[in-house]
Amino acid sequence: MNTSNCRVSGQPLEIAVDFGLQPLGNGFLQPEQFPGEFRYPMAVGFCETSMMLQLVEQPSPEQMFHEQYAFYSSTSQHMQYHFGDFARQVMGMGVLSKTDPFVVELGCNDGIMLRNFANAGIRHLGIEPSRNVAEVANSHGVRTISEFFCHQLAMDIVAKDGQADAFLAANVMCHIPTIVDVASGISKLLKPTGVAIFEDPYLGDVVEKTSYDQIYDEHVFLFSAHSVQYLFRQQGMELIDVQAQKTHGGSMRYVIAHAGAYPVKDSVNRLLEKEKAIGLNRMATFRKFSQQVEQSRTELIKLLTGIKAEGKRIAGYGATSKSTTILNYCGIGTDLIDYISDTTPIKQGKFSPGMHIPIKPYDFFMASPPDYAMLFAWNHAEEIMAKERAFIENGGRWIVHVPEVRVLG
Ligand code: DWN
Repeated sequence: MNTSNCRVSGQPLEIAVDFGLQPLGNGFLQPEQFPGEFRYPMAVGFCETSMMLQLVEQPSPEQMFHEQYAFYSSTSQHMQYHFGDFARQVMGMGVLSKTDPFVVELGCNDGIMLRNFANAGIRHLGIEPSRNVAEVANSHGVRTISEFFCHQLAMDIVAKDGQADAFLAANVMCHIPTIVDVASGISKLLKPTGVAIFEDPYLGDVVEKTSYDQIYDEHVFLFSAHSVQYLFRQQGMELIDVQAQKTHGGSMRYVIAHAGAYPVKDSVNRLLEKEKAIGLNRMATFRKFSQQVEQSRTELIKLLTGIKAEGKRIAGYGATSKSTTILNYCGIGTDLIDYISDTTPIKQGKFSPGMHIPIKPYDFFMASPPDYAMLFAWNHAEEIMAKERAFIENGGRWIVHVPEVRVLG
């Protein structure tokens, strides 16, 4: 889907960063699929009206989310705790009806969050377009349908299950190009006292840390409080609270309600002021960001090339979607990185999208540790560093690129 206009305001987009041709972020593949591998021109543009940073072109949802989707949320122990806390927060906020509450989650993946509601006996519905992960959710007792959410589906759910007390989404809303239709569906799905709570990687963190790897095919938007407020105001809803999260290298949890249903917390105005101060509502900020991205690329290539010239072995740690942007934007292949270790069975034995670096199981990393490991799953650094003490003790070193390119350990 290609657009030169903002998907929210309809105004022209100004290109902020051009990443050149990119493959699918999660398009892990076999050698027989290398010829003719899908690529698309990846660039992000900014709209000063909606204040949305967004992909100019995005592959179709069906190309990205399907029965072979490679990302299972429950691969991280920390994320399991995180979603347990998220669920408990929703149960404790006083928005769920005393009798027969109903909770809907968009993009419930393998049921990592909704299973907490299922276990508490709360009526729920997961909506997950990737059939393989939806099946895992169902097998855990999480009632899940494999569909793309839209206004019409919201109306169908209301007709069948009634309106919802809470609509939840984590790392999902920023994936959906038809966000206006989704926001409209949310406004119809929620009871007058209902709340929508969703979290996504936060634009402020991406700009501050130059974590440009958060930009890939699946992330059509990177939100701020300004852009979320603009989007939901069009639907008669308002942003009533924001809560910063550590997950995914810096995320923001947004709480939305029908206008006037609840007071707006101070946190909202504080964040809006902060965003104005750092310029998240202005194009000029993204022109500068583009230069930071280029500089980060130059420094990373220099570091990896220097290490390789010393005859050292470098492996990647975590075949993340994010790594697809780094590898392809920086042109890093097997000349610099021997393999990437990943714990996800569906990725193992395949090759990284675009640059075709072999993906190896974690056992391989243990048996054949490199001299340096490039931490592509930098957002899980705390969890990974804690379990990889032996790697450092045995002389291994980490390469990170966020918030700046450097070697650790
Ligand atoms: O929004 C999205 C986020 C939530 O998840 C999706 N569009 C796709 C995906 O993005 P990602 O692939 O960048 O997410 P992660 O969570 O950074 O991926 C971590 C990867 O690293 C997984 O493939 C699992 C792997 N891993 C590992 O090999 N050892 C992870 C940990 C914690 C580990 O110890």
